[in-house]
Amino acid sequence: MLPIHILGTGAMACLWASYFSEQHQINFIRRTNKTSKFSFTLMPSKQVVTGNAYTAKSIPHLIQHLIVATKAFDAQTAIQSVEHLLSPNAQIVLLQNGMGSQQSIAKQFSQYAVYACSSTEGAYKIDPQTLMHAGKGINHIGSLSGEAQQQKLAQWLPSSSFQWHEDISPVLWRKLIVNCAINPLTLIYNCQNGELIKQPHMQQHMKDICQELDMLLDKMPFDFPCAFHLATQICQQTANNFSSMYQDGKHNKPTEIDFITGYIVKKCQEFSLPCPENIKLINSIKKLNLGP
Ligand code: KPL
Repeated sequence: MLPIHILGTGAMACLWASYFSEQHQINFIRRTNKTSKFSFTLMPSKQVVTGNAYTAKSIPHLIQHLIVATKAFDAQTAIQSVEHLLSPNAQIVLLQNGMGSQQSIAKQFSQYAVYACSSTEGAYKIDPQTLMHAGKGINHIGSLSGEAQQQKLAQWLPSSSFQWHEDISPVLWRKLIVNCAINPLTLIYNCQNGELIKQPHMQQHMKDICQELDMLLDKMPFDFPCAFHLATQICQQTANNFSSMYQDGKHNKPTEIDFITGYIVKKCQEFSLPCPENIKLINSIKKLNLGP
């Protein structure tokens, strides 16, 4: 039984806990803690998953296996809060959306095995103690530091739970492009993913955003189909989903816009590419004044 530590108790944190619950000991790390255990029910299987609950200050042992399942804007601070507890051979899996947070964490913690995961798993919280595993997907994982290797990861993460990529960068970029084209628009238009390609004015807005993404992709070493094609495919496949940014907005939580569209705007500026549509998107989302 290995102790697995998970930063966060959101949907992804709980889904990952369920991968281990039969074999390993789960330790959730939360900002504040009222109880010594955290349990939830996984639906539709009704499996009850239980782990120890700690704050960064109350963890009694060193951390060897760490899953960072916080939002992108919280991830670096969350790891820093347990930095003094990381064992020299610690392995860290980052589950964040967008781009930027994983790279700066990998830089700061380069002596450890740091992995990035881009997940197509579908899960959401029905209430704080109930997780719906809505769609079986794939956890695409690759290395972000020299120490991170497939064999090391397979020693603790069940091999049925992930697909290894020798180069994770194209996977992260593809998801970033799709998130840029879909997520902010679903919050602005207050709609499910599929609606964006049904309503002509929304579809046109998505095309305008995608045109700027394509100009950036032209400068990158990837061989992707055009951004609008990628986004349309995902809108069709996830037509009834509410995007993660829509859900953040509806719960009045801060969004990951700085790590999604914000990252793209920064990249466009590095290449002196104009991106007025994406800048407008950031402004529209920031005007919503979400979060604490
Ligand atoms: O990844 C997503 C998200 O909501 O963040 C998409 C692909 C848009 C699916 O909803």
